[in-house]
Amino acid sequence: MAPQTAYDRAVDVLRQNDRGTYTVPTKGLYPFQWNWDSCLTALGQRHVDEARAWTEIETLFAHQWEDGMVPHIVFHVESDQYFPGPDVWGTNRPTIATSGITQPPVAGFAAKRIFDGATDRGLAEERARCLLPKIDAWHKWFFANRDPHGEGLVAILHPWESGRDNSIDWDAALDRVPTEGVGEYTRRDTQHADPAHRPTKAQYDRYLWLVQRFRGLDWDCSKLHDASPFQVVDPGFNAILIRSCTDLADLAEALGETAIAADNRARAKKGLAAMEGLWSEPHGQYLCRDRTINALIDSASIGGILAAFAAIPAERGRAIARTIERLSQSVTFSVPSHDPTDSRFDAPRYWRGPVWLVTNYMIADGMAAAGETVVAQLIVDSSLELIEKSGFAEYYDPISGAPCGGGDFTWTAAMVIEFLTAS
Ligand code: 9WN
Repeated sequence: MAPQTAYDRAVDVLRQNDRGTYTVPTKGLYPFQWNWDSCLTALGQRHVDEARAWTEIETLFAHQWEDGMVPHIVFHVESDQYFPGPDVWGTNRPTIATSGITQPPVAGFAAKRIFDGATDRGLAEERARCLLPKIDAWHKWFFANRDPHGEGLVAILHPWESGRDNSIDWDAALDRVPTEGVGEYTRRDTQHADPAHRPTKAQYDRYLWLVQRFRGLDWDCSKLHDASPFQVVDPGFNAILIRSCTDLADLAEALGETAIAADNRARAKKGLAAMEGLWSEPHGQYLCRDRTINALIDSASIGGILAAFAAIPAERGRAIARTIERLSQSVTFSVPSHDPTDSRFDAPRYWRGPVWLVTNYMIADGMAAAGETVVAQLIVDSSLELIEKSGFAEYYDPISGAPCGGGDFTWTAAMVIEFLTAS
């Protein structure tokens, strides 16, 4: 029998993790539906089954809260394999339990990309038309609840919202989060994955304190921002939101929904202008801002590189390309989630050094749009070399290329399908 191609192996991973109307990120470690995982997974699924791709996003949005928030986890089934489960979140949802925080809003971007490439135009129009007002409501929710002073940029209130859970970006802000009253708990992640590849207990204590704080406010999203000791403006997260606003505006125009288009264009325009305040000339990338002390955070992470996913000014895109080239001198595989020349860099530990194919995908997209095709290709090549060497891992050590975290990982497979089918 001929050996399976990378494409076929990736499709197999998607199938293994498919639960009918949603896909788990990986077996064991993550047994539920995650927000940005699902939207990025749909990009891979569209090459196999367009209807199934739309369903992936629709299932997520079926659990959107009444105020517009789209939760970061939907607990479709009972499982004691993951901590913290629904009892810890205590969000009291009417049917299926969800977490109470959100995640990077890639849905607008994903919906437009699936729509644009769809071969079944009738299906795409019907499904996109239903999703459009829901995604718009989520975008509106962000600016209403996470940008109370109308700066144009939104804050995350919990490291898990960033999707880059234990990034060095959060260290100082997280240090100010207390741990009193958190109590005893048993982590499950360290039973599925090497503890040296995962966040520390000190970080988990603070993650849980924040969950308890928000639960104490009955998950009233209008109160959480001001009540949170952790408020960080992440350039990567905001770039994703800005890109999704622009893409949703394009989609709305194509569907004749001019009001939704105008609102999202205005959000993107304001956000892009405000992003300039996060630029760091010495680092050649954007930085996070700690909103509680109104100061930039001196941490050269992938968040400020991911910013190239939005339509940033041309000179910023060029500078980021040079930064990626510089980072690539210190590693074998690009793009590391933190600058390897920083003493805090930790090659196998989650978001403190490893390469992730989802961030690679979005950065490569931004680099290609900026005309930096050589850098874009370097990132695609690194990604495909990693899966040939180490399989469809959750993330990879950027120096050794060793697989880290969970195996047979859904979004890694989805990104590989995207890389292999790009024209
Ligand atoms: C918490 C599912 C998720 C990703 C995140 C990644 C990790 C969860 C965890 O796994 O976070 O949301 O328990 O570690 O950091 O980006 O969405 O793949």
